[in-house]
Amino acid sequence: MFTNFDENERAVHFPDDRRLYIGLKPSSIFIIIILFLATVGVAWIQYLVTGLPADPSLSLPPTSEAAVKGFPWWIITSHWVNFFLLVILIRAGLSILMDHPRLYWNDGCKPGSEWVKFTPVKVPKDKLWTAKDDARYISPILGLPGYRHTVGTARGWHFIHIPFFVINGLIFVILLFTSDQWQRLVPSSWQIFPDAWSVFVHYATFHLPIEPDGFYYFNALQQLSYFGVVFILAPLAILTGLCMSPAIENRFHWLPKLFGNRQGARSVHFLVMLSYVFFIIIHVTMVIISGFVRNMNHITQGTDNVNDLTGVYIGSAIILFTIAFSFYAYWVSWKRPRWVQRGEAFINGNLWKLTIDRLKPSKYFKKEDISPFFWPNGKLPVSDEWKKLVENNFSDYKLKVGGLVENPVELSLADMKKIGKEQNITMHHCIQGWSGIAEWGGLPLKAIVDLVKPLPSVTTVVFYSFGEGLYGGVYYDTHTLDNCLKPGSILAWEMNYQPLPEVYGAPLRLRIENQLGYKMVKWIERIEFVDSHKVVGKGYGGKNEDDEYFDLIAST
Ligand SMILES: Nc1nc2c(c(=O)[nH]1)N[C@H]1C(S)=C(S)[C@@H](COP(=O)(O)O)O[C@H]1N2
Ligand SMILES: [Mo]
Repeated sequence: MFTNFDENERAVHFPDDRRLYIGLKPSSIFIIIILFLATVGVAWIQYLVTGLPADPSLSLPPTSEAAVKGFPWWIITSHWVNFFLLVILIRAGLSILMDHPRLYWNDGCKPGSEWVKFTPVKVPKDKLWTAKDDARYISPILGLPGYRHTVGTARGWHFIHIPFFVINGLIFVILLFTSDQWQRLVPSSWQIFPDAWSVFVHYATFHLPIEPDGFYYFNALQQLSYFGVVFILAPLAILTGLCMSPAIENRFHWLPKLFGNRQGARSVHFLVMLSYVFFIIIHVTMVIISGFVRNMNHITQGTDNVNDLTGVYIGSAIILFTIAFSFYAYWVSWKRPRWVQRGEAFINGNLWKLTIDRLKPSKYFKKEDISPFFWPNGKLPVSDEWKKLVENNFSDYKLKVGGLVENPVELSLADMKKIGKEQNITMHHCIQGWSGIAEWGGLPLKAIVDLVKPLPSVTTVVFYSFGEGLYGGVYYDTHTLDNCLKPGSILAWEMNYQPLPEVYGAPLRLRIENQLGYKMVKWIERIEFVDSHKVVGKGYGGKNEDDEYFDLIAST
């Protein structure tokens, strides 16, 4: 629908192999079984041995004594806004996930070391299998925008809505504590835990507990779940999201450590999403079976009316609006993808420009941290020029540096080695989700800048590759001069203390540590200093920015 892919796009977005697959490691399956037995299993044992526990809702005071009565407009509003945002965040998140459909607890992302994978593919060892080859198809019914390798637009949708998710949550929490409504959510005694367990035993053994009128009280399990969604899941989602940013990871290396490592944070981000989905399914089921009409009036009109269908109509209208918006978002994704790209640049570009874009990467990793595996990405150059250079082991290679500079130069690898060398062990963050730690050795970009002396109008540096982009045409990317001068920004000819292998970008590749992987041009042919990224290519700042709607600045 709406999508008329040409042959190239079809091969990328709508491949023949569209199988959906969920592969859990035996140890992951084991943990799920243990979790199930420790909850539902134990509940059944308790029920069979000692019978049903007393229902704690029986001891609630009469509603006339309830501390909190009803739902004010701001709970109603933030609830539905949150619903709308979660639908978009989850659907876009699924599209992002499928671009690297493997989750790990280790930073190296070696195939086979994942705890769950959403691809039936076993990475072939006898041929080059890039991270882009590994991306999977997802139906646009589930993912936004769906199909295969749509990570640029998917990130657009995800990131545009994050500030609203955060603001909505903050307003909710502030109003919660400046009113008496916090008493609804925040447990006031440890008794909540045994009580919630008793309620759980009822549900798990298919005995519906007494349903307190939610207008006044929640039952213990309900209160604990809502508390968890607001005060545990949402902060975890935000924190694990931040951990994945290259600019943040490079400055605050301790942050991802809270979750083991960056892939741990990514896995927890996924588990948070799963918990939200699980919560929504149970929440909606309970809303329906525990007095649908009345519940809908609570959360739409703020009334406790049992007979008035208005609440059902309002709720249905909001859900229909969300579905309609999803169709619209799908249309925009395929017909007006630049809107999403520009929207994201407007909201996030500006948000980060003054904050995390300024952070300077700090040294952290040690030799022992170097990953045993490093996903390759991109297409090896096919040009005769590059192949000839390979034949002579790059002894004829001359890096051309020009543009708006006082002193254009051409440098051989030997020339550069004479100027200087810096070595860094850093983590690479691909936009697709994988990471890897490696040592990189090469010439600091600062030395090149000092040598060529850019004119005062220069803001941007363009790196052109011998290789091509996904849809053909020269691969290139741009960086702000600022980022080129940050610690760790080098032209690398060495990887893990060896000459840079062909696959990883020989003779020369870029490392700019506070940015995502696609900005690290491999197989560099020449460098140009310019006064705007708009004068190059289609003007969006790089090959992926032009063709795949990636961000101009990639700090997140
Ligand atoms: N010339 C060129 N450089 C490129 C790419 C590419 O396709 N062509 N892919 C980029 C992407 S998306 C990533 S993640 C990194 C991958 O680097 P690696 O192969 O060393 O892992 O290279 C970047 N540099
Ligand atoms: Mo990437």
